[in-house]
Amino acid sequence: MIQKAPSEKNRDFWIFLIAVLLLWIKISILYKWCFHISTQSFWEAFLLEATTLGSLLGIFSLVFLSKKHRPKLCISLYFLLTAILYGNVLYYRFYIDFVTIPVLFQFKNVGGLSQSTMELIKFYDVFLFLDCLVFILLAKQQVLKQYTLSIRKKVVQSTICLTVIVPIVVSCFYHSGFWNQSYDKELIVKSLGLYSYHLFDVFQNSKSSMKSVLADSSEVEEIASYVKKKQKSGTVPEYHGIASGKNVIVIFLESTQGFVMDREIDGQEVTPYLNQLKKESLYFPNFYHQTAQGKTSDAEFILDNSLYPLSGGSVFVRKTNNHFVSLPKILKEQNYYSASFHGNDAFFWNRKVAYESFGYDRFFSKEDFEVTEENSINYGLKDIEFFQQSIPYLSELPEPYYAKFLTLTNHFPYLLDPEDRWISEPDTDQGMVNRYFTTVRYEDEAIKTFFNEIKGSEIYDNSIFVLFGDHYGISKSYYDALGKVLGHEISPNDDMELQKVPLLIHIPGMEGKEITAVGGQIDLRATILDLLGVSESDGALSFGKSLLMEDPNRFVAFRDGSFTTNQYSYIDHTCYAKETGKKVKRNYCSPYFSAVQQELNDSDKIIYGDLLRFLD
Ligand code: GP9
Ligand code: MN
Repeated sequence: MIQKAPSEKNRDFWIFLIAVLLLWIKISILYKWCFHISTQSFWEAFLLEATTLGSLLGIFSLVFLSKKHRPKLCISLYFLLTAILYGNVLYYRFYIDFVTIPVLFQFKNVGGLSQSTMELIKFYDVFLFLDCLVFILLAKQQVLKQYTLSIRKKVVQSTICLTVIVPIVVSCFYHSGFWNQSYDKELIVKSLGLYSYHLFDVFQNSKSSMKSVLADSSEVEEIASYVKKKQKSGTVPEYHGIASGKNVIVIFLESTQGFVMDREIDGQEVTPYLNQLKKESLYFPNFYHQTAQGKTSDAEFILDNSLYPLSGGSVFVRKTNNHFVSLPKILKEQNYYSASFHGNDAFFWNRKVAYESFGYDRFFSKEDFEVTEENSINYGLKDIEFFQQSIPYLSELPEPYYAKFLTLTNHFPYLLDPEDRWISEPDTDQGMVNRYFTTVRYEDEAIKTFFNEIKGSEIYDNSIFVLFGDHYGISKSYYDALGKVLGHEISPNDDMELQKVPLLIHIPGMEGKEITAVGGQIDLRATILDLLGVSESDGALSFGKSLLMEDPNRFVAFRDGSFTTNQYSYIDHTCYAKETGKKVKRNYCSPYFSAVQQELNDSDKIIYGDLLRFLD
């Protein structure tokens, strides 16, 4: 009956058990206090704990595949799993979401230990590593060799196997269909536990890589007929072709959300210049960003390709070998030259490679600008300097051109030199939220500088200007403080409304107009082409629809499966009436369910299957 295990084996087993239990306790604490996972019932909470325990048992059991160095392997694994856990903690602090493996691998590409990351690290995080010390001390205890395990080896093995498998199987039935909603990461973590979620993520990624190999042209034909129908419905707008042959200058307003427009702090406007410019522009107050983990790079991807971003990682980093029919390529057929301007490193977010794949002729990056310590802050060149140094390059571009400017100063954690502060900060307990308004005000000054310097020149007269916010700047983690500035608590419906970003299209000589159509970044390319009077070539598949076209059935789909229309928003499986902010019956939202799902899935199919290669 009693297993007479040699002392080494006893020790290995106890170390294994201690590792599993310590890490299990740590994650369980973090589920509650850091990740705020809301479990609705006892069973949901139980399954979360059971799947987590199961995955830890499964992972640490791998150590027994080796005959030697098991304690060392256990310790290494303990550190690795703690590092992944801490990566999730930092990511969650800003994004209120779980990190994905592609993002973890992008770490160097996306800023590494930049000031943004440092802002998220807290001194009390050392407590998250104390257990590592405790574990090493316990693992080194010679006394562990003496405690013999008085259960049969087979019983132990079967118990471990059952604890690994049973909770996952039960949970799959309990949360049925979660794998169809793989964009809802909290649901997957709830269903599988944190570490199995990461394994599932790796599995999903390798499955999607296979899709490219197995794809064939029939898939793309079906999608093409859907998008053609979507784009053709509606009348030709009065603005069609109004900017034919003009240069297109697009300005990305870094982290700029709609709520800053027409807002005052202590009686001072946050965006005085944009407030004025919107009166002389087509202004879209119901325009939403649709970015996901790829941030600015997602906004660029959506603008240039009119496809949805990936739910994990960024196309800029993951899929640049694909065939794309991007805006520079479409405009090349009309003899346009394309350039992008950005005062940061050319390889940051893999931009240089992505731009080549999209067909840009020139990328003016950090090495093309004079960047010194005095004229840069946070991620790079200050916006005012950036525009001033860009204008000479811009005036040399062969016309007509498409030029894209990525501003940078209004970037988390919103740092500014004292001389660049034009308004006072609001007074919340979150410095980050307070500083945001001052960096937005600086960005506004930079836009003003740019326009003032080009007005009266050919650049201004021969161009149209598209200015839009790339993504949110204040994440959910800071909503308590933001709510104080906005004067009300932020409900789920408000959260959706906060995803609005400014969009202004300034056409010199044309009167301003407010266009209230609900739309998203996916519609930008179609809108620009509409103004230029250019139709997309057959090889281009686009999910967007010109914002200048009348269409009462518009919807804006977000990467997490939520969506908004002119009347309703569907958030976290609940339908809200936008005007009242109140929950309403699901059937107000249900007419859009299948179209939203279809677009997100089809866009993924195009990207993972590299389907555009079959059209061109
Ligand atoms: C920096 C730019 C901005 O080059 O990508 O950063 P992001 O908004 O993507 O974090
Ligand atoms: Mn950005």
